[in-house]
Amino acid sequence: MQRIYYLSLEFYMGRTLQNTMVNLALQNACDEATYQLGLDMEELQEIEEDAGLGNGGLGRLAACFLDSMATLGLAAYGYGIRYEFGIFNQKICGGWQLEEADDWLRYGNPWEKARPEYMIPVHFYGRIQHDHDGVKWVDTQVVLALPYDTPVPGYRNNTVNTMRLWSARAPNEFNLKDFNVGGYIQAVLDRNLAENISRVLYPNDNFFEGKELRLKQEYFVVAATLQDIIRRFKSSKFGSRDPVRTSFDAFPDKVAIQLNDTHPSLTIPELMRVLVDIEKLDWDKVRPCMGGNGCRDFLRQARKINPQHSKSLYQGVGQRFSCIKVYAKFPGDLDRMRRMSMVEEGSVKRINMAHLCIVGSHAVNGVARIHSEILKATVFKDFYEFEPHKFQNKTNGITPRRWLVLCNPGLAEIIAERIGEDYISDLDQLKKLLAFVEDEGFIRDIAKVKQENKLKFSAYLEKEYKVKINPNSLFDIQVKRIHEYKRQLLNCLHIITFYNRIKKEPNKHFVPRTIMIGGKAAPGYHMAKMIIKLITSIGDIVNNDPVIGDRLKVIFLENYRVSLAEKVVPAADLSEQISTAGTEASGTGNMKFMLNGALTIGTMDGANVEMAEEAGEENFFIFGMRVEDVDELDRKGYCAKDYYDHIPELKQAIDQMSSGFFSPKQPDLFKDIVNMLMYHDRFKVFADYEAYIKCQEKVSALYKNTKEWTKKVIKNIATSGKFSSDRTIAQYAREIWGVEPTRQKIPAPDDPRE
Ligand code: Z16
Repeated sequence: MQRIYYLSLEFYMGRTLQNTMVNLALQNACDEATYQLGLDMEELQEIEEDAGLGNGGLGRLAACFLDSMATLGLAAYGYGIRYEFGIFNQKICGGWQLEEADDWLRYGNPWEKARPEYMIPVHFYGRIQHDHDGVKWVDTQVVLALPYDTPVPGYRNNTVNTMRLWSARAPNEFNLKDFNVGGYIQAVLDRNLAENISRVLYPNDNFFEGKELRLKQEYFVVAATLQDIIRRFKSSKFGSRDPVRTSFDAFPDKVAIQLNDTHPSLTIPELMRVLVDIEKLDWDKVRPCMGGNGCRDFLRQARKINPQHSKSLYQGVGQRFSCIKVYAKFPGDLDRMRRMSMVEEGSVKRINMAHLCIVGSHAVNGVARIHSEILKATVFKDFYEFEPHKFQNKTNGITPRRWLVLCNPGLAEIIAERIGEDYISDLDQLKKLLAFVEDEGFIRDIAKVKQENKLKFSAYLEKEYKVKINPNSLFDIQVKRIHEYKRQLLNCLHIITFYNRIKKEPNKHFVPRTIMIGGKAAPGYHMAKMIIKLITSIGDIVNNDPVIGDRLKVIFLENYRVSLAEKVVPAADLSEQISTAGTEASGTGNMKFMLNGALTIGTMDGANVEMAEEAGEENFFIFGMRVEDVDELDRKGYCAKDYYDHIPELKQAIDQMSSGFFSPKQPDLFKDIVNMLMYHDRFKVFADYEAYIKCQEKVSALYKNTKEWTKKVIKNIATSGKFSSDRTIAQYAREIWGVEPTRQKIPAPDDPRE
C-alpha cells in the first residue's frame, strides 16, 4: 500500500466535536440524546476550544486536505507540531489589537492520545567526525519528539486516518552533570530550552520568519517525521526482506511525501542524510519521492542546526543536479547556472530553499491556475525551462463537510431536498441545481435560509458584543488575515466614500449595508495594526452619525478564527476578495462564501479567476486591473498622486484620513497609512479605486432585486463544485502521488432516508 505523508508546520483544525458527528453520521442521535438530558448540543459545542495551530489559508488548507484524504480512502498521515500555544487570541481595546496567549490545552484535549512508545530523538548542533565507515554526528543536543495522535475520520466511509503532532520533551538526562556542585535546580529549569521548540506557533501569515527557533521547529518536525516514516516502511513487508540491511528499492513507490510550502523543505537534505549516513545507501540510489506544494520564493540561511545538511546539499542534490546538467542543456549560459544555484553567491553561504524544493522534488505545484502560471513565468522560469515536466497546478479546495454541512445545515438541507445527499462527497453534483434557477420555490427557500442565517448571526453579535445591526441590510464581509496585499484599505476607501455620499444627499435612497471586516494582524506588522485601528475608527464615526442611521454600519469582527468563520460565512451576502491581481496565490475563503450563497466582488486574482469561469462572469462582480495591467502599470510607473488629483471622492476620503476626521483626538494618527498609500504603495490601491466603487454600485443595484440576486446566488452555488478539496486531493493522488482514490460509502445509521 502506498502511504501519503502530508508535512506541514500548520494544521488549522478548529473544533472537532461537530465534525466528528457529521462524518460519523452521529449528529441527529447526539442532538436527540443531549436534548433528552436537557442540554443543548450547540451550547456544548461552543465550549470547545479551537485547535488554532495555524495562521490562515495555508494551515486551513492542510486541515481540509486531511478531511478529503480520509474521505477518499487514502492511507494518509498528517505530520506537524503540537504547539502548546496556537494562534493568539485577538482582543480589541480602544480600537487597537492586543494579543492574548492561546492556552488551548489548559483543560486538556480529549481528541488526542499521546504515543510515548513512538517517541523519537532529534539531534541538534554538534559536529561531524569522519571515520572508516563514514561520518558520525557527535556532541549533539538531543530533544525527544513525543507524538500525539488525533483521529481524522472520513465522511461516512469506515476510514479513520491519523494526524500525528510532535511535542518536544527534554530527555531525563538533559544537562546531566555533577550536581554536587549545585547545578541541579538550574538543570531542571533548563529543560525548558529543549521543550520551547514546540511552545508556540509563529504568528506570521505569508511572511518569512528568520528566527533560529523557527528553523529548529522546521527541523524538529522533519527529522522526527522522517524517522517515523522509515520505521513504518521497515516494518512493512517491503522494507524488511533483509534483516540486516533494509532494501529501499520500494521506498519511492510506497512512500509519497507532500510538503506544504517550503516550510518543511529540510525534508530533502534530511532524507538524503539519513539514507546515506545512517542507512548507508549509495548516493545514486537516493532518488526523490517528494512533491512540493506552492513553493514561493524566499531565501534562507543554512545554519548550524544540522552541519551535515550543507554536505548533503553540495554532494547530493548538487551532484545529481549538477551545474553540468544545466550546462549540457544550455551550453555557455553561465548566468543561468548562477541564477539556478541552490547555494547563493556571497560571503555568507545562503541556501535558496525554493530552489532546493524544486530540485529535490519530482513535482512542484502552484495552488491556483494563475499562480502556477506566474511561477513558471517569473520566479521559477529557469527551472521550468530546465525541467518543464515537474511543474503542475492543483487548484485549492475546501471540504464541503465543514464548510457546508456543518456550518450551514439549512442550506445543505434544501439542496438535499432537490438533488439528494450524494453531492456532499461528490460536489460537482451541485450542477443539478442549475435546473432550479427559475424555480420560484427554490429561489424562495434559498433567500429564506440566507435570511435565517443573517438573523442568527445578528443575534450572536448582539449577545456577544452588544452591537445591533440591521439584518435586512446587505451583509458585506471581508474576513482574512490583515495584509496590505489583501487591500482591506480599498474596502475602507469604499466605506468612507459611501458615508460621504449619504452625508452629501441625506434624503436620497441608499441600499443599506453592514460592512464587516475581521482578521488578525501579525503582532510585529505595524501597518496591519494601523489598518485595524483605522477600521475601528471609521466605525466609531460612521456608526454614531445620526444622519447615517442604519443605512451603513461598520463592524470589526474581533478574533476571526475557524469557529467564527463557521458563523459568519453562511450569513454573508457579499464576499470581498479584492487583492491586487497577482498577489493572492489562491485564497480559500473566497470558495467558502461561494458555496454558502454569497456573491463575490473580486479582482482577477488567485482562484477568483476560476470561480468566475465556473459561475460565468455575468454572475460575478469582477473589477480592476488584471495581472497584465499591473505589470503594465509597473513599467509605466505607478503614481498614486495622479489618482488622488483626478478623483475628487478619493481625494476627499484621503484628506479626511490625514486631517483627523476619523481620529479627532489624534489628528495625525493615520499619517503613516496616508503616506504609504500616496508614496510607496506596492499594491496600487488607488489604481483600482474607481473600478471598485463603480462595481459596488452595481452590487447595490442588483441587491434591490432580491429575485435576480438570488438567481445569481443559485448559479454560484451550483457551479462551486470544482472547489471541493476532494477534487483537489484526487488530483494530487493521481497526478503527483500515483495512487487512485477510492470512495466506499456506508449508509448513515441515524438517517431515515437511507
Ligand atoms: C499562507 O497562509 C499562504 C501562503 C504562504 O506562502 C504562507 C502562508 Cl502562512 C496562503 C496563501 O496566501 C493563500 O492565497 C492560499 O489560498 C493559501 O496559502 C493555501 O494555499
